[in-house]
Amino acid sequence: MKKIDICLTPNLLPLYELSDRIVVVVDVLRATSSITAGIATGVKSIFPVAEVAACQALQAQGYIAAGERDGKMVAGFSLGNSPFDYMNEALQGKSIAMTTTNGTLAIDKSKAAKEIIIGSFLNLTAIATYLENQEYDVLIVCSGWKGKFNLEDTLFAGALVEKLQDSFEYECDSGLAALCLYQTAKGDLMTFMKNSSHFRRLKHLDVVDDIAFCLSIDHFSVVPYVINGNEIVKK
Ligand code: 3SL
Repeated sequence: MKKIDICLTPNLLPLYELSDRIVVVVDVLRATSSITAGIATGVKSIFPVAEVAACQALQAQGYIAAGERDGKMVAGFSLGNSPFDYMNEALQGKSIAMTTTNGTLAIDKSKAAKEIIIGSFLNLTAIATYLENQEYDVLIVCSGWKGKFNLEDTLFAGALVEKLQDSFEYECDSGLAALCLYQTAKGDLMTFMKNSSHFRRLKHLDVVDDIAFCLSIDHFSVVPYVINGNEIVKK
């Protein structure tokens, strides 16, 4: 049987062998939700980078610069990190360079993977169906918060494990823990999330609509994936 494992924060990545696995990177709030929304609604590609300077260099080459620091759009960029920013007709066919505190960093740190795909609640079933049809083991990489655990990415991991539990087995207890957490929370994800650290951070930025949207399941059926080691496109 294929195996599924969960890396609860990018700081734990050195413990995992990536080269023979498909890695699903998730940053529910908000980077991978924004990437999913953009790619699903017509953005041609998104180039994730870890640093603001790298994003600015791509901006100078003609990419639309996007992303956040402290949750706010970086000065001089055209887009922040709200999924609603990315669902814009003006972005159809365009290429975006994006940097965020945790999400794009987690993608960058996962580059040794056989393949990287981008997960969120917005495309949960599409990701599950895709993985069911592949022959490889899976590692879900939770972007976390500055190297630490977070609730929302672990909830997504639990949701994906729930969908895949008949065709995959989990090795480490993180799979079981995430599944139990999701099964406790799934009746009302928004209420469950209300005491979480990132909910409180984003509430101060007045983006509660972003949170509600990012917690909505199966809004899109797209599977964004990384090609040529660095650019995210639609599968
Ligand atoms: O850390 C990240 O990648 C961001 O998604 C954080 S925020 O939701 O934009 O604050």
